[in-house]
Amino acid sequence: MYMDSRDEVVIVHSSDLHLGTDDSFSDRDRLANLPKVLGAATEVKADIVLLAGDSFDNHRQPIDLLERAAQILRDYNKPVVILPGNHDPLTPDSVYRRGGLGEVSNVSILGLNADKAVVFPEFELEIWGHPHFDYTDMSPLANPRPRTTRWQLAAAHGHYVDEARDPNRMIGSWLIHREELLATGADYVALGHWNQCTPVGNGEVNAHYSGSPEYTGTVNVIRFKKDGTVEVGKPCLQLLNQMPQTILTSIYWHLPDTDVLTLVLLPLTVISSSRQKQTRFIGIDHRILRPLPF
Ligand SMILES: [Mn+2]
Repeated sequence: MYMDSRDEVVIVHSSDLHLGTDDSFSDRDRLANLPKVLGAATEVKADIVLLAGDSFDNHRQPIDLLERAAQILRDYNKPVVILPGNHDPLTPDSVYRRGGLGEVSNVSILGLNADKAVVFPEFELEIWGHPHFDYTDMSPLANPRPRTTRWQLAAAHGHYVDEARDPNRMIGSWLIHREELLATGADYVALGHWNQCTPVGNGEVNAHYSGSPEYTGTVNVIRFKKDGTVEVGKPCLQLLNQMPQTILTSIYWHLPDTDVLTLVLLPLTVISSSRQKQTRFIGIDHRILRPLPF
């Protein structure tokens, strides 16, 4: 019988946590995004958490940070599926091969302690994806896996392009094409690599980027319903431990443009143009915002 008495299977999809980013200008915990995402998953009673790539920013992480990440995942104690991305590929020195991350019993790392797919018989669900093994180009969504379960979820870390293929045009690496989304036939395609949260494709397949929780303040929550339908929601992490930089972003976009705000926020816009500089932006915001009348 399908799903016994359960009405739905709930997946939390996130990506691009970039744990371990060098925050030299801040005393922020380098693992802060991990408990936030897992906390959101607990809040929505997720059955499975899927991290679609770039969970870690780079492999130059101290062993104690990796051990702490492994402990956070172990303490979470529910299934987590990790797809290695272009920032955290399965190279010989990969973060996933150190600190015990590959030996956490509730964590499946595609390409490491799981093969090409993870099957959850209790949910009649299969999650498949092609991990990044190194820094070279690959096709994140090529060779779709035939469906073997009631529900199927495909995960991919790369750059979606909507245009038809043009062999004469070079447009970057790790490309995902529209026809590849369709060819999966999956109930949901969980994408990573972009910081923004957005659906892609023409709607024939449920394909979404979750975006980086640091920037979006959200995770994607996918509900595979008993009646066969799929719902995709984006509860805000604001309700679940809001991050101050997200508040500032909201203020920036929603307040009317005044001379004062332009003066204050224009430099912030400029220096937030790269990830590393974004850290300074986060560090500055409280001091600058405090004198303003909000
Ligand atoms: Mn990436």
